[in-house]
Amino acid sequence: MFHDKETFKKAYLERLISMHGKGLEETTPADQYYTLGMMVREYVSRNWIATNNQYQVKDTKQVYYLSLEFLLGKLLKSYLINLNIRTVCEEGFQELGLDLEKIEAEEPDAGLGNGGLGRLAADFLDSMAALHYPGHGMGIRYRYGLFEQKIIDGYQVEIPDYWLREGNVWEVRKSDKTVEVRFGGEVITKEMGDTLSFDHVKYEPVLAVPYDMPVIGYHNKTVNSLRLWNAESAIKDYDFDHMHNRHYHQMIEYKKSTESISEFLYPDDSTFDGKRLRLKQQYFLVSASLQTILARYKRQHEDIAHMPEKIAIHTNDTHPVLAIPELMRLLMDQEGLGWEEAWDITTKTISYTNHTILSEALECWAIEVMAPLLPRIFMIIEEINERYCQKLWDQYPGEWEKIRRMAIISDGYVRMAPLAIIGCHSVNGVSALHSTILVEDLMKEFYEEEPDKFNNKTNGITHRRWLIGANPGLTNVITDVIGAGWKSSPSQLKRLISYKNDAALQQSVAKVKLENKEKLAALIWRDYGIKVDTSSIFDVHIKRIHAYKRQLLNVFHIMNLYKRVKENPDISITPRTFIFGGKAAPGYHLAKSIVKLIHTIAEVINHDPSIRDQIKVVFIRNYGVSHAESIIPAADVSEQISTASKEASGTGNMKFMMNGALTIGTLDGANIEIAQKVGDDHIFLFGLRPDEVLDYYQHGGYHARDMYNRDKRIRVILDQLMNGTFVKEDVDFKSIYYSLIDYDEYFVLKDFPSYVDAQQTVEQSYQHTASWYEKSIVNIAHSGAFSSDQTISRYAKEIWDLEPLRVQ
Ligand code: 26V
Repeated sequence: MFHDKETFKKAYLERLISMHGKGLEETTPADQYYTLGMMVREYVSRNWIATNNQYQVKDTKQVYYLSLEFLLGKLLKSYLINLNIRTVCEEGFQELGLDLEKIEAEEPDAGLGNGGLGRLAADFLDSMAALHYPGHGMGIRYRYGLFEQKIIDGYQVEIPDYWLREGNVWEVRKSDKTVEVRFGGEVITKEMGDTLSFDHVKYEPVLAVPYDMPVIGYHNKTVNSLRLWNAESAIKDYDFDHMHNRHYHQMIEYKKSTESISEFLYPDDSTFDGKRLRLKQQYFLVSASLQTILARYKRQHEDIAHMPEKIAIHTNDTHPVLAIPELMRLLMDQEGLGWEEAWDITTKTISYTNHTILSEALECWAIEVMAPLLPRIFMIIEEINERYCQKLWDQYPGEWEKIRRMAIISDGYVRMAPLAIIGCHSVNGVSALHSTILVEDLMKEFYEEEPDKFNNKTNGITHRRWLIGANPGLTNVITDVIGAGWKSSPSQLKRLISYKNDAALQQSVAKVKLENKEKLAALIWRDYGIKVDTSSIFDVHIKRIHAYKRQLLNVFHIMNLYKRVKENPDISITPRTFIFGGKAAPGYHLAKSIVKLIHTIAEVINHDPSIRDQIKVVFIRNYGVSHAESIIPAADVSEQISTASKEASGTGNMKFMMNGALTIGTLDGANIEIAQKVGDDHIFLFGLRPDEVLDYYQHGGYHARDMYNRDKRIRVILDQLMNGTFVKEDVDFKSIYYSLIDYDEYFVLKDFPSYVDAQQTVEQSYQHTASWYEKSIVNIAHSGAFSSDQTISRYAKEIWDLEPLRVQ
């Protein structure tokens, strides 16, 4: 049906009529979207089945990527690109008077993630399918994704994101694959000869019902699966023996409480808060997934001991790390294995990625929360802990402090990072710097025990979504120069290097950039009524709002620039459009004040005629994957200005460089590797180095107040937060002021002077158009190194021991 546009048009019209009972003219864009979705779904179904069959028949090793987050965004466009049928649809639609882009925009964003960690999971799925790897995702089908951000009077207001309102055309409910997950109750230990048996009784059952979504490979026949679990009550099968005297309203309570497990995504990716429901979500995902994986394995294999040769299980951060005790439980209690044997299989099967060193984000569950909710799992964790501590005790007799630091359970808490490290065979960080910090600092003592476990896998992004999909103009320019080979082998982008000084290419890249800026400017005008100059520098800072990501540093630079222009009416700067976007966690007060501050300065600056439109500040509301896809191609400058050592990797940085923006950034996360690739002349670096930051944390020696006293610019800016320049009667930026002057945990003031200098260099560089675009081309050329295809190949070879399988 997608062979040629005539066949497509005919099939589409028939489908539209049969599905909606109306002719083309009467259908809504939503109808039109849904119809195309159904056709695509049908089109891939044959390959989806073939993929599963061939994985089974060839008995190939498969990897399961467990993640509490998959930040998928929209899927239709990616599917059409990967299936190589987008042009047919586009042209067919044109003849029908329909606009494919508009129809694609109808799809709701699947916002089942907070930020980088969730989007990485989505990019990884895309790469696994593109590279013929048998790899699947498993997650939770949250009814509500990350909240929708509204801005009222400059303040963030959160609205529930009911993304499933119109249904999800990509999912297939598989009721027959439902499994039961058990919470609460008691464990009765029985002696059976010389072995023990564990009976879990009086538990509350929850049904995990799978919804599968296809993950479509690029120009190949692979269709992997993303299985999202929905939590439902098991009223029918409930253990009425101990429930018979419950009242009807208790049954309703039970139904509500089970369904609440997959109700919403936790929106705070900055601080761990130990909520019981979150722990339920984690165990729900893990138990449903592992039961399924094990059952699948057993259907084909007799000997459980060979499981690690056929299955790899990856845990995206510690969130699904209960996979370790859960697999132990299944192997021992269900399969009858002994501890040693089960432990060997478990550690060989499971691997773990760490995504943050921020101590406040590290998970540790209070025993009083975990033990009653997951009694058998807690017993197993206790046993893992005891055995490990015993081993340490033998090795380091009397070193209580060391053992306490390394224990899984201490001070009344179960610490998930130690559990992950101890119970798996591979621990990786997500950039060279981050992995170094793990082994030299955060996980040093574990590293000394088992150095071979630790490795680095620098993050990557899928060029299919972030370049081919998001930036068709640039895609064509690149293809005209180096051919289309880079689309399937993104490392070929490097061929652009030989053309970096080619004036014609520079002009084409500049032309596309301008077109993308015009598109974004139109959107900004339409949605915000702000006129932005497309010849100004589009300076973009989009990511979650967090103190360590230092949106404040950017704001202070803008305040400083504004003052300079205002006080010198005759000076001409290179005009700039500062674009922000990002959500603050609902309970993160400082981050929410930063949102308000950005709006406050925007209001003043955008309406001050005296600066002659030389500065504009725009805050894009409700930032998410789709916004990123339209903003990034239009960016000249990419703000990657986290406090050195704090950003584990960053992936936005890679998306910008791939779209020809130049980075202003600190030596943090993957910025360091980007700088190494492009060379220091092609990136604007500034600020403290990671070792300097870590040194200050360890030994002190930085006093923010000195910066305030010494640097007049800083004094003026901070005073302006308090004195009325930007502050209206009812607004209060005191918390920001004191967060800096009292402590300045993230070295905002310390890095300010060097940031301003770097911004000045940016401004001067932008004046030299040819050399600016030479830099831009060099960035695009080296971005292939940050394709998630590269990253995934390394995971497959070095962690999962996985071979590709070409689906026929
Ligand atoms: C943490 C937490 C902690 C409390 C409960 C809810 C919750 C949800 C998510 C997270 C994730 C925080 C870690 C994270 O997102 N790390 C980011 O991972 C990216 C992919 O590796 C990386 O590029 C970013 O630098 C890193 O901040």
